Amino acid sequence: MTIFGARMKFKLQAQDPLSKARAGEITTDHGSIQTPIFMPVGTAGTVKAVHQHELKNDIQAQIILGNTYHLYLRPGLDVLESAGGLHKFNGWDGPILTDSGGYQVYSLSEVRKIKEEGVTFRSHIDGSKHLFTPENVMDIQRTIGADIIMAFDECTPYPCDYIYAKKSIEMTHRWLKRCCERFDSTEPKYGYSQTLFPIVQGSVYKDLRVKSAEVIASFEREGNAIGGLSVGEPAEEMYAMTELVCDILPAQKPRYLMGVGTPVNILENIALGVDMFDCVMPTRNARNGMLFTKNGIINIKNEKWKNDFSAIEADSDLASDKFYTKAYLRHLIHSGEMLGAQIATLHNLHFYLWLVKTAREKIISGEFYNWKKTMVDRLAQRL
Ligand code: PRF
Repeated sequence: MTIFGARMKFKLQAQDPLSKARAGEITTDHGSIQTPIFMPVGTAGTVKAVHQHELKNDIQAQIILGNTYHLYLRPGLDVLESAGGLHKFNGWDGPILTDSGGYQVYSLSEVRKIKEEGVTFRSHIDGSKHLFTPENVMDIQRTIGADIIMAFDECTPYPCDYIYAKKSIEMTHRWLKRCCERFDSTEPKYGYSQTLFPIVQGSVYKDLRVKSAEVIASFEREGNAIGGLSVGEPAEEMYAMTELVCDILPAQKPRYLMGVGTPVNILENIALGVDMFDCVMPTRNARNGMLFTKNGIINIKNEKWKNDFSAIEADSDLASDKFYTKAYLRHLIHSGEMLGAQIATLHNLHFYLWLVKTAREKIISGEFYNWKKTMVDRLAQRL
């Protein structure tokens, strides 16, 4: 008898006839996820400016993200463990994925030293010194209680020279072995199962990406991720790498492209066979007044909207999009009012979730390829 529930499952449900896009379903102990899916980013245990009931009822988020780096530094593992894990702590009872810190440490912490053992860094909060290793990052994510746990990797910057990128994937692969050994010799803490996704790296070098994808696939985990993209390279290079890697990663397992991207990036990568996405863009840019819509991008701070008393989006099924006007939202964002961040964030997340849901419907009906072509031109327009 297993006390830890079922393992994560992935069922492929449809494949677009004219592209590599697929529709599927991931099942976790906290519920199922219809793919392709966008995962709102909840770095510090909160999707900034959004209540859990809004995530669930108003925009039907199916899974959210948390960050090991942030949660470990604050509130800390003692609080999370006493709460009974992040789900109990923040009240989100759907699936949660945590990033390993293998990216945040490089982008946020002050001093860092990358060695074979792991990464030493100073907290961006109080300057205290810490060490992340493949082993303790598995333990930390077990304690946070994520349903999907990410391997500890090195995300190389762009540009990155070939020699460095090669040495880096070799270390990321050795770290992965250590992650798997630790993960497989420990148990979940809260009675539901957890799964570990490894991460392909290799910068923009074809042979390194192929090698890394082959190594990652050979670990035969329940899902696989692609990292090291959307770090400043041209979009065409990102798509070329995604395509190469998706063709190697097993078709019967979910593929997660980390930290991507714009609405157009998401559609293009769905067409190449990606199933899962996360990005701070809809939430972070909302707080600056950038709204994503079906017809293009609005900068609500522009003078143009000053006296526009039409609804934010008249035909939206999100109540706040119909209730509030553009002119009012512009005023709120200009004034730094918290309500502005709330309205704009919910709008953008609702749009991103509409985008992936519609992509899924079009994949199932066999119309994805042509729909995507029309949408790509529309979505990039500035209104
Ligand atoms: N590795 C990890 N997290 C990430 C990335 C990565 O390469 C990226 C790159 N876009 C975003 N988040 N662990």
